[in-house]
Amino acid sequence: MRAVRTSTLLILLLTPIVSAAPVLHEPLGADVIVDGNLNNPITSASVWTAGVDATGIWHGVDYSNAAGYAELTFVGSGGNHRQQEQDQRSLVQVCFMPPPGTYLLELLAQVSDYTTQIASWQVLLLDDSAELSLTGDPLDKGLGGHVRKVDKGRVKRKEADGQWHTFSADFAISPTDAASYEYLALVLTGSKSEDAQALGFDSVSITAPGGTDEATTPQPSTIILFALGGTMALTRWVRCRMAYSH
Ligand SMILES: [Ca+2]
Repeated sequence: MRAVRTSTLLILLLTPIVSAAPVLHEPLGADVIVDGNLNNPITSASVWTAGVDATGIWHGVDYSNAAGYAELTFVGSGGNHRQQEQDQRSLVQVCFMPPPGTYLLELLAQVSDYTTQIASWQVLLLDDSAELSLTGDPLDKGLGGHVRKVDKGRVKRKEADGQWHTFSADFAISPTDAASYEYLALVLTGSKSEDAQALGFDSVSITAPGGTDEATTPQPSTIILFALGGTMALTRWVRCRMAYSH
C-alpha cells in the first residue's frame, strides 16, 4: 500500500514538471499583449526605460481610455510634416521577449485626416539599455543598437476617414533575435492638428506562434541558438504573463 502511495505521489510530483517543460514548436495560442482592449488605466509617462518601467501594461503620454479605447487628447499645431512628427504621441506596451516564431499583429485604428495627421505602429525588439521616447518620433533619439525594428505600418489615405479600420501584419522573431534582445515593444503613435479630429487605437493583439520558420532548415548553430533563445525567452515571457495578466 505504502509503495503504491509513494509511486502515485512521485507521478503526481513529476507530472507538472514534465508538462511544464517548454515545447518550442508547439503553438502557444496566447496573446502577447495584455489588456489589448484598453480597459485598464494607461500609465502616464513620456519615456519607457528598460529595467526601470513595468512590462505588460500600457504606458503613454496624452492618451485617455475613458471611452474604452486609447484616444489621443493632445492637439498639435499641425502644419508641415516635420511639425506633425514633433506633435506625435505614443502609447507603448513592452513585454519580455516571446519565443521565436511568426506572429500576427492586429489592431483597430481611427484617424480623421491623412494630410494633417499621422497614425503608425512599430514592433521593436529592445535590449536591456533601451529607452523609448513617447513624444515625437519614437526612434528619433539615438536608440542605436539598443533597438531592432521588426514591423511597421501606418494608416493610409483611403483609411483616414474617421471610421475604425482593422490592420494586421505578420512579423518574425528569429532565434538570434530572441537570444540578442530582452523585450518586445509595440509602439502606437499618432498626431492630431485639430480638436475635432479623431485619433484612436483599440483591440490590439499579437498572437502566435506557428513555431520557428518551417521553411528554413536549421543549421546546428541555429538549433543551439534557438534552444537557448527559445528557452530563455519562454521563461521570461511566462514570468511576464504571470506577473501582469490579471
Ligand atoms: Ca476597447
